[in-house]
Amino acid sequence: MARQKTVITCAITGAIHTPTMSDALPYTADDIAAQAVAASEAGASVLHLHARNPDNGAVSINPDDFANFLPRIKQATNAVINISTGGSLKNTIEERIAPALRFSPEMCSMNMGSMNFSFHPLAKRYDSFKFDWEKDYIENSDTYIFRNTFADIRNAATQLAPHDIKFEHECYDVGHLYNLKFCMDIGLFKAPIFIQFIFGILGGIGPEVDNLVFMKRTADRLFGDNYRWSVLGAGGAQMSLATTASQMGGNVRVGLEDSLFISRGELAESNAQQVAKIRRIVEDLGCEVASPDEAREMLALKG
Ligand code: KMH
Ligand code: ZN
Repeated sequence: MARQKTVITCAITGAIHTPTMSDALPYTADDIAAQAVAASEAGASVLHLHARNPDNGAVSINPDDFANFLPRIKQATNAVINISTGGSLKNTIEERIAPALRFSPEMCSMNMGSMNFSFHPLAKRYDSFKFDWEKDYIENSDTYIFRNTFADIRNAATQLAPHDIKFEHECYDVGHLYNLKFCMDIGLFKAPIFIQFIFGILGGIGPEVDNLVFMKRTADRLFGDNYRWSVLGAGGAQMSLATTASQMGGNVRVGLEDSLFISRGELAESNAQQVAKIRRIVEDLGCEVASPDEAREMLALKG
């Protein structure tokens, strides 16, 4: 059987990092659009997009903020648009799905379980960013809960169903795969599904290769041929886990949402720089990178 091409997703800005951590993190509509277009030109066939408040860089789930960059990206690229429904830890599921409901993209994220959500393993890398993360995560635990109950998932799935959007099922631990199977069994999601295995968020599974093999094996058992998969390693695990995933026949996600670095201790200049790096690695190791139209076919998107 011919080897599958590798779909590169680029997650442009996210909700975790702050502009104080890196000058490269885009937060105005102009910068989000420009970096998304450059990432697509560098080889990303899927663009995973969050919006930001253009004044202070805080995460925004206001559809109007998405409206300020989406048409520019669509006009300049053929990339698949994937709109986040993650929002921030403060938003309700109704607020979080509003942008996807308004723009009906080809893809949107769907987070598959509630969890403590902390980025301490990533934050430790910012020597200049002095803050007592450990203490804060414990003292303010209630503010670090990422809520994705079964009712939230059902509400999001049923409201989004008429739009025929392919979900990027964000699975931060093995239990989330079982949540996903349960949701499929009760008819919330149809095969073929697309799973993003996420490693390295504190509250989820750690970024070890053993865990990637375990997640993949579990998904094989639960979903058989009915799924496609990709890997997101947060922080320092980004490039190494993406490389391993592509060698295992999976797809990869990079971008400043997931790591601000290009190599150990060196901040990335842009999203495109990370895309170019993983593309070079994937191709050097004998794989081909999928174009947007090939990604549409591989992931069974509405197109
Ligand atoms: N920030 C990533 C760890 C979402 O946008 O829905 C997961 C994510 C969630 O991308
Ligand atoms: Zn995201």
